[in-house]
Amino acid sequence: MSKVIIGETEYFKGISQIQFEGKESRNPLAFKYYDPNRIVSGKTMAEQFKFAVAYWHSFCNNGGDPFGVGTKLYPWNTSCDPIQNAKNKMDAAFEFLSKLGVNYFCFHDVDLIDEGSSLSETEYRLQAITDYGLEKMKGTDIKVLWGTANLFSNPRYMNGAATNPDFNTVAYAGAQVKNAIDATIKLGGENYVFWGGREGYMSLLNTNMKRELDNIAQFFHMAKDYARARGFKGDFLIEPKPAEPSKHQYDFDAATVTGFLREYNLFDDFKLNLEVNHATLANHTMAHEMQVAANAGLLGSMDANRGDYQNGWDTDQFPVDLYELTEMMLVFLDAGGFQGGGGINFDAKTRRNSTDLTDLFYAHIGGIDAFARSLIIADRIKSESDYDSLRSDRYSSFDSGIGLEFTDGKLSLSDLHKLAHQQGEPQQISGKQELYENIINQFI
Ligand code: XLS
Ligand code: NI
Ligand code: NI
Repeated sequence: MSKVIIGETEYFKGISQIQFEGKESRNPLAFKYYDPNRIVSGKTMAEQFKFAVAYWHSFCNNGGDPFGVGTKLYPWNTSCDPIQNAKNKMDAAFEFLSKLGVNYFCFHDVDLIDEGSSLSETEYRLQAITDYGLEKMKGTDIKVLWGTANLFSNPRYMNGAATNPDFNTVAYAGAQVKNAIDATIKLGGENYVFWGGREGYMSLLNTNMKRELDNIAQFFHMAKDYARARGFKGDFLIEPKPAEPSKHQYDFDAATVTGFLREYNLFDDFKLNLEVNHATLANHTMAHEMQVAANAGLLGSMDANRGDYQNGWDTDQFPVDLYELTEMMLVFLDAGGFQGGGGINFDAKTRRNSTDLTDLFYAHIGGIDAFARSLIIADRIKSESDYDSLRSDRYSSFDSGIGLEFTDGKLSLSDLHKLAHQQGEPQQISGKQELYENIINQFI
């Protein structure tokens, strides 16, 4: 673990580096389950999970909502000079990461520094802050898990970015993505994300969906070609979400994006960045989304958070639900972890009324511990219970004999017909869901 990195001002005073103290510890500023060196399922926890902090939620978001202004007056967001402000924010980010013992962060271009009043001014600012970032990263373990371009906040994208019906706007989005890719590459970013909040529609009446999908596919190809030509080796990740802010988003869920990548020949360079609260908004569980992605070899990375059972929007709360996380970790272990260079980005925010700087630590410690604990539980379920064998036994009729011939494509529909006549009505075999559920509970 790298040492604590403090800039000109120490922002999180009185907090030293967070340590693993074990589950008996009563220290709220310690990990109870996350021991980076502990080996679970053949890898250290630090290798299993590349945890990342989301720049936007933790260092930018001031707690404003549609009903009220911000409540969080972050001490690093007080300078009127945009470049100085961005440097202060980066100092705070590096201090936080190093004290938390998390090595990765994720950013949108506009999180690093505010946009200027022209494209050139924005580019100048991005140069300045990425120069500063590069300098700060030297000799530390701090890295970028992924970068992205915010193609949804600026009013220019109200009709979409890469799916905008106006070509000039698409070109502007292209410039922004080029700059964000440059910034990601410059900071050694390991992946590049596309989340299309405005890539969709509010009304199908004024929308040519086919044309918009063709355009965004073209756009992805251009972004990929550009980055590859600049030597970028990481994955491009598409982050599915069914809606919000658009009524319908094109990257609806894992299955939709998988089909899109196949259709437009983007399969080799793109994977998925799945987000828990987006899965639940699409009426799926996160485990389902992870399984769909894993089936296609697209389990790229994850945005960790949780939704609210009563609310129909992206509340981005920190993960705490062990049952949900254990189900996710079972899929994660089955897939052998991420199928690329992804990690676990806390795309989560403290509540509007959680206004102490310490709350940022509690939130991340809680999320990290919840993941660590669930991984340990899932690993025990797989190694100490009948869970795996119960499930594989359900399919054992395909493992040999005529069932295996079916699997291998050696039978025809007429063969099935003949067999059914020979064997008569099949036996009733219990699915035993309750038994599986009890196993999960037993190990939690
Ligand atoms: C919004 C998304 C967003 C992406 C990055 O719902 O989760 O935060 O992760 O643009
Ligand atoms: Ni996200
Ligand atoms: Ni989200």
